Amino acid sequence: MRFFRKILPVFLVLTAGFIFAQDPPQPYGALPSARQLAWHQVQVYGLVHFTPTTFENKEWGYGDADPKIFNPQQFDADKIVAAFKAGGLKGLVLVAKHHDGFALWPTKTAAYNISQSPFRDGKGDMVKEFEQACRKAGLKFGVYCSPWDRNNPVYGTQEYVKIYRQQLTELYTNYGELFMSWHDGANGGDGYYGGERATRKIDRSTYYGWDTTWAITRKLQPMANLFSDIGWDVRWVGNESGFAGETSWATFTPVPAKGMNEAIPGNLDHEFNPFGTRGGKNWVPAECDVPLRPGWFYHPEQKGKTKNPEQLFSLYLKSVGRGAGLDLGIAPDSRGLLDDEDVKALEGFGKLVDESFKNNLAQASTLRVSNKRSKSYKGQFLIDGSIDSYWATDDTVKIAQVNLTWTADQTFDLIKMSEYIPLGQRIDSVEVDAMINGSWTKIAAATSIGACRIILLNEPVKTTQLRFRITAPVCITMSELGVYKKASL
Ligand code: FUL
Repeated sequence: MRFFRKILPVFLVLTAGFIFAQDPPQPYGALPSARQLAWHQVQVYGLVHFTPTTFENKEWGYGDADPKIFNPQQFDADKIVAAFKAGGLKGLVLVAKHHDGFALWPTKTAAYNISQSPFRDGKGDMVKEFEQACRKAGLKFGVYCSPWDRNNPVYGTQEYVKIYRQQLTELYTNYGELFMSWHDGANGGDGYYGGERATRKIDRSTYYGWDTTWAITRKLQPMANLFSDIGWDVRWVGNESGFAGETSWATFTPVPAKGMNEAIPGNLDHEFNPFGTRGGKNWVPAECDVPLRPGWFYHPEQKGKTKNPEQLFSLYLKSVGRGAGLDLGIAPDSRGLLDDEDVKALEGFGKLVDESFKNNLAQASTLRVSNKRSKSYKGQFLIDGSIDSYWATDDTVKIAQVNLTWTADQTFDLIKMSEYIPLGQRIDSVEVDAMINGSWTKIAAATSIGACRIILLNEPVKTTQLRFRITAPVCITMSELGVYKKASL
């Protein structure tokens, strides 16, 4: 008996611990994969365009440029990556081959590649140099290999599809772990094609056999997120202006274009991409791509047209702040370096984001939640700075409140929230009220939250009390919640 009296409390504590630990909410709807969860963490990255097309001052090389013109005498991947880092970018996707067909690595699949250029006396591998610079600086690395190839003599035949798959295989094998494999949607048309100077049309929905092609990606690079305008891991947002819809669900069911067959990839209606689909079939968050200057390639006449830090910050709010990723097109000039004005813009942008979000005023508040599932899912997790812990309500509680109270007035104009997305996109909407002159006044409302939702208020709010009213079709889970004062340069 004495033995049982001794052992019982230990048993109860252990069982309680077990129950708490075993009591997570059931997942809801489509869920992100491990590779997508890692992608959500990157948030802002850059897309580098640099081929003979730069030296021709064009946007789309025809495929006939003499490889000898590719001679960037001051090329320095470390310097370019340092500018990315200062901008707060956490990844770099290199256009290893654009539509002109020139490969920036010494591919065995086609003669039209960097070994024919004077760069590093024909012994260079620019993909390797970028990759190593990224690894040193702690940035993730990815590749864009254009399916359309205006140089290749066999483009349009099945032989080219094999070549394209081999090119991907080389890129997937020799450059370490990739976080993205980016596939643009521009396809087929006029080009040099080995001197034929012809127009070659392909059926973009069937020609590349994407199922087979992307099986190679999955096998060789399981952490590489497939980007394309037809979705897969990450969907194109549907514009090249850098913003998602104000409501943008990470879940997505492709919508066939009017009169088109859903079964055929490529026949999709991009109008739906900015918004996603509430309760959609798959987890496919949006990527918002936009060049830093008007063009994807560097053009000297676009000097003075670099987006300034405030414009970039506003795009950040409309992409990352809407649960999407921001992919900034950044292009070296013919020296092989970034223009000073681009370097400064990136630095200013990095500073604005850093300084705006460094002080979460909610951390100094007394935080109360109207319901919690158990101690393991307490409200305090909302302000612990970690996306791995989360607040959760009981299974039956689908409407709940979070209240923040301060002992003195706080002034802020940014509100940031993150759901615990490993359990799905659960929240339908949030409304935020501030206590102003003794009464609750609605200051903000949002629908999709997902990985990150940021709301910039029209003007700063001063208050000692804030209330979040949250609604979901199932019990609520939320990782982080913050209020901030936007910085200015
Ligand atoms: C598009 C391409 O046609 C542009 O040249 C650029 O590479 C952009 C990022 O994707 O599909």
